Amino acid sequence: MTELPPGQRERPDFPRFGLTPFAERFPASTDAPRLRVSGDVDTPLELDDAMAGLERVTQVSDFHCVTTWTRRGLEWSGVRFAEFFRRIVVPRVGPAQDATFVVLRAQDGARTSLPLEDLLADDVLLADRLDGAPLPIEHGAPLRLVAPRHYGYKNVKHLDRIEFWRSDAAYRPFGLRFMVHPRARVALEERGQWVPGWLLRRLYRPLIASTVARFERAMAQRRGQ
Ligand SMILES: Nc1nc2c(c(=O)[nH]1)N[C@H]1C(S)=C(S)[C@@H](COP(=O)(O)O)O[C@H]1N2
Ligand SMILES: [Mo]
Repeated sequence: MTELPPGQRERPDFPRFGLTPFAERFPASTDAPRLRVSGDVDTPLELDDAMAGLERVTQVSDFHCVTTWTRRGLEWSGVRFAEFFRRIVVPRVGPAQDATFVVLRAQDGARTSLPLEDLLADDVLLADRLDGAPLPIEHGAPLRLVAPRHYGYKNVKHLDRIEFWRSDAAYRPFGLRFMVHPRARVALEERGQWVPGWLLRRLYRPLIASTVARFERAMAQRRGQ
């Protein structure tokens, strides 16, 4: 098996996870992968099914949370972001040539950004299935981004809006600025900004257990309703 990236430790399970404010938030609708595409574009578009007509692919990849846990060997199914971009976004939405700052927004209010170039990598998917079953709510139903070379916080669950912008000036990341890196590449340990990765490891690691418990509790409560 390949080595784990710097500072990561394997977990036997795949917990529901995120920044704590999102533990109690859930998507309003999970019946179809609806997606709105807008920004510095010719024609904003609302798709009822973001994957319609696109080639489906399956990919096995590891998932790395910035707090240092890694879950190996997840089997995702969906469409490549690059395929979605070239077959739907370019011809039907028409982003400006230099609109390469991409914002991804979720039904629970979560958001993130990535450079277009990173999203066009071969292993970046819009996924609606995990390990042979429809994506469960825990892991992002009805649609999530899968970008295995970027930390978990770039892998937006419950994805419902994608924006292509010329500038990052109007974008406000969620949470504290030092926790957000514009690219968050796992191999380079780009966990955050200004604070080195090895230090963030130590700050985050003690928070994993209580975060997992909080997300689990909220999910159990929702199931019980
Ligand atoms: N919509 C949404 N996407 C999100 C989050 C979230 O809270 N809400 N948390 C992020 C973080 S920090 C991680 S590690 C992964 C966790 O994915 P999982 O819950 O499928 O394990 O989702 C990411 N995407
Ligand atoms: Mo994370």
